[in-house]
Amino acid sequence: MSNGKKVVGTGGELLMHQLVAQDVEYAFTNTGSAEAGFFDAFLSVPGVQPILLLNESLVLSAADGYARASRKTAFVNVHLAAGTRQGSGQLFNSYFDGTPMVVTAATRDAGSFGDHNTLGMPGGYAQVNAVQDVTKNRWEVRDPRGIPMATRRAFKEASSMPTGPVYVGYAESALSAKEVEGNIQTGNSLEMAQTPDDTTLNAIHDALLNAEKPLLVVGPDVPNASAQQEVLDLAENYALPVAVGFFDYGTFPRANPNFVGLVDTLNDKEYDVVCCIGYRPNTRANPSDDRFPNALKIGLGHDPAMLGNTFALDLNIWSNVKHAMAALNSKWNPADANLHHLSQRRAELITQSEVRLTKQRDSALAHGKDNPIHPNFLGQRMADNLAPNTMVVSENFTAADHLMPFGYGDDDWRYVRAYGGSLGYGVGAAVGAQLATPDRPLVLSIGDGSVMYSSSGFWTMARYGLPIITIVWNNLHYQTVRVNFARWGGNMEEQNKYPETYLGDPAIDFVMLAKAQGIEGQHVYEPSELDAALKRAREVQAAGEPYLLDVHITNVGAGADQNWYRAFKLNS
Ligand SMILES: Cc1ncc(C[n+]2csc(CCOP(=O)(O)OP(=O)(O)O)c2C)c(N)n1
Ligand SMILES: [Mg+2]
Repeated sequence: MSNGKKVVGTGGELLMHQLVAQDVEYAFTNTGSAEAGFFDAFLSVPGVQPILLLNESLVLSAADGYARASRKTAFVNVHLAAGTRQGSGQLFNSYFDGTPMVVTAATRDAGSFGDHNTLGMPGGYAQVNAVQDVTKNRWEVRDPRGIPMATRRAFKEASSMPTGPVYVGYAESALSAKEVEGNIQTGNSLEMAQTPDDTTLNAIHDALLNAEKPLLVVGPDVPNASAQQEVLDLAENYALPVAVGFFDYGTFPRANPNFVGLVDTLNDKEYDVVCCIGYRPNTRANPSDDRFPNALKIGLGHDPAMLGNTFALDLNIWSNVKHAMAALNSKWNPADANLHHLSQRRAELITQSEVRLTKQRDSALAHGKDNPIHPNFLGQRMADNLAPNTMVVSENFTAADHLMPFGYGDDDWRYVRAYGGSLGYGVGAAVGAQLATPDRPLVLSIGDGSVMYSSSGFWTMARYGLPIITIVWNNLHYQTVRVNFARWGGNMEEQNKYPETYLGDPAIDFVMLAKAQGIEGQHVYEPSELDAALKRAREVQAAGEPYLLDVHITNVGAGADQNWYRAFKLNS
């Protein structure tokens, strides 16, 4: 029976007691005086470690990285409406991927007296509505006695499928109130208990068994539901080629023979049966969103908004992916493994995979003498030199993530990335992911442009002794934008000039940027220096310190040959 525990204290202390009951290890925060009642409770209620980040976008991305790497619900406290707004760019990423987080801030009364608050919402607007489109749910607490219940509900809601960030605003006066009595009960996720319908399961089984050209598309809700093994079993049983979403190298092992790459690079007209599992479609806002026109389309997932909203489904199961997969796998008859078409496809997949992996590796190594360093060569040297078991937080598109040994096995690497694409994610996410997995070697693999959206995050790595290796893929460009501008065409392509994509003049020195915040590092210019630099980074990491490599790489793709920008100096 859950009768809870009675406590008496300030509103802030009640909140802290609730966090302890929720097993919160870390409160990701940027401080402000409206939340004084909460911060005061760090001195009286032990158990939660505050983690200070110097900008709210970092606070939110750190919490997101923590939640993804730990598979726990992260807790955030930021400052009023202004701090909430500042963090919203990263909350966008969390909402896009359904990351379980409880995001909180104080609120100020803008109705009872004056209505023109510094940092708060102006009169007539609710602070919770400032995050309406980037949270699953939100509440405002005015009565301090309600702090435990509202916070419990927030944890329950964030962690119940479909998971996602939720927001709670606590009146400043509620956090400061004294001698409040509260009842602390733990909020747990609702169990999504569902036995899928047998008729649907049989129909899916039949379709997969008899398909001539099937495709399995898997997405981040597979690892979110811890259903990796179930997906491996399904792919192997039915000899299914497996594709992943845009830049999602974390959901299926790239060296598995069934892996065929990113779904967006395949010809979607070719397939007769497409089964999407935990897949979160990355839509394009044009008619091509209506994918797989010739296929019987199947969807399994725990987020109903990801099932049938974009392309229509013929068969679906809205459920915890792990439960649905287990039920589906129980339909498999091992005697069918020898069916001719399955054996044949299995053999083809093995050959194709070997050819692809060898080709990728050889062509990356063929760039070994390129100077400046070729990005694929950097990716391959990372794959060959960094520790087994590494967790990579990735933020850039030039990064050769496809060359790295991501998978599910003990020594395989793990992948953390935000698919929402709102830059400013990587540095904070690395902080959170390292706190979540203190025993894993952590590498932040990040573009030069991306670093600068979150450039004050190195300080947090240094303060808390987080032994993160940061590798900056420094090409002096927003290369992704330049290449997309060229594809768009127009004057830009014709003149080979891409406004505001060149980041040199002045070039940013990332070693100095890290040094200013307490982190050592080095530049790497020569391809021949790479292995030694990576080894040095690993030594520093093994000694428990962060380290940064500013790797000067070449540009690739359209416009790689130019550094044009419209020159302008204020006083010339
Ligand atoms: C918040 C936000 N602003 C702008 C963009 C547009 N954008 C996409 S990629 C990119 C450049 C990233 O540069 P960098 O990290 O150096 O990687 P590169 O493209 O050079 O590989 C930009 C500005 C974005 N995705 N998010
Ligand atoms: Mg760049």
